[in-house]
Amino acid sequence: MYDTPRNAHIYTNARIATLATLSGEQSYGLVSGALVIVDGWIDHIGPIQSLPEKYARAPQTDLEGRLITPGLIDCHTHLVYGGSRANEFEMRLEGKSYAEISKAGGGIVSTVAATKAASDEELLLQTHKRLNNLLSEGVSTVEIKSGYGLDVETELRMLRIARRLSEQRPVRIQTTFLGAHAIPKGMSADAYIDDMCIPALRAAHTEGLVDAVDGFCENIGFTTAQISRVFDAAKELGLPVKLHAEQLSDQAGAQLAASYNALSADHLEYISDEGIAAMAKAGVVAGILPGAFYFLGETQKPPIRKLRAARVPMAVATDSNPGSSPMTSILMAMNMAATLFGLTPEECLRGVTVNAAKALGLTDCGTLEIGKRADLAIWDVDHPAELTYRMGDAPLYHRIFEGKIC
Ligand code: DI6
Ligand code: FE
Repeated sequence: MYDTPRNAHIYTNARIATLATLSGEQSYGLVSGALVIVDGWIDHIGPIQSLPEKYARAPQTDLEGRLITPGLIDCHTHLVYGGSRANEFEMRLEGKSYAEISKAGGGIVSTVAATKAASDEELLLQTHKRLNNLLSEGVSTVEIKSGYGLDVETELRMLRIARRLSEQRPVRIQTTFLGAHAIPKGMSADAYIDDMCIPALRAAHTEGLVDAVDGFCENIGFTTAQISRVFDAAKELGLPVKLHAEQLSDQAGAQLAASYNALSADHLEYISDEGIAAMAKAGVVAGILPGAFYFLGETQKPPIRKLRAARVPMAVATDSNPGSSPMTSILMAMNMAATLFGLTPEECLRGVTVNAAKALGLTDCGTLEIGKRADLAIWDVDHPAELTYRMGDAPLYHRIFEGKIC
């Protein structure tokens, strides 16, 4: 006699995209058969014939050939913010550039004003709507950045709201402190970094609100010297770093990120060969964000072929934010990464699972393997490429978070 583990559940007749093989090996790491969850963790994956006897009396669900993938991971978002920037969208279409609008007091600082003016409840309500869109597409982990506060209190508020979301919905939230996002009016960039941003980081860390630290390294943002000071403070606190790098110009941000062993460097439209080599050597993930490229009507694409050839792991994310990527669809981000940048559908799926987990420094999710969290998405599709292929249609059958259907 075998004792069936308590809280075991068997999903049978499934096609399972484990993503547990290296890219280019067995396609999507596909396995046909059963997946067993015990207490919120994956306990077994394999053909039904080899299902261990110990599960003989566990309840079963027949998935009738449906596809299981890891729960999707959106590893770069600015989901918490107040207001909208539809007016600036209009201005851009009337001929102004993103950089011009930003220099004229629009851009990030206009969202800062709207975020400060909104109550916690208003911010929560707005953010829940955006989060719900992601969850309806099988997302189980979302990274959320601060950066629309630019003062100690509002940066902390944003991060507290991000944390509260995971208490209110079945989702895992990873918080990122992005104090170095824009320069508030009337302040020098250096004074802002030293007198506001770094003290805010320390205060947020003391409150347990920070999982990682990010910065906007750009000619309309901060220099590498200024970002270095933020990264040094992060290092002192034992926090991992990541960077918005080479989105609009080459600032050698990728090299800076690599020198701090960053989790990821994101955007990368203007990255140099030296930047790619540095990322490859340090194992930094490339965050590919086609939503911002699309929405800003950019023409310079990230050098995907070179990143691929250098074996830099690529993650794909929405970069959901009011100014450059008002998008709350991870499946659309996958579609755009393929159609605009030439990622293969398998690279897109790896980009929102295994490589997105790596971009967040998470080792317990992103693939389907024994011992990983049972955060799954079950899809009504015949082939995994359909997840990247469709536009505006999420063929989600069930989302499973910590082993439970939700
Ligand atoms: N890069 C981006 O694309 C967003 N932030 C950043 O650092 C833009 C944010 C915004 O325009 O509100
Ligand atoms: Fe961003």
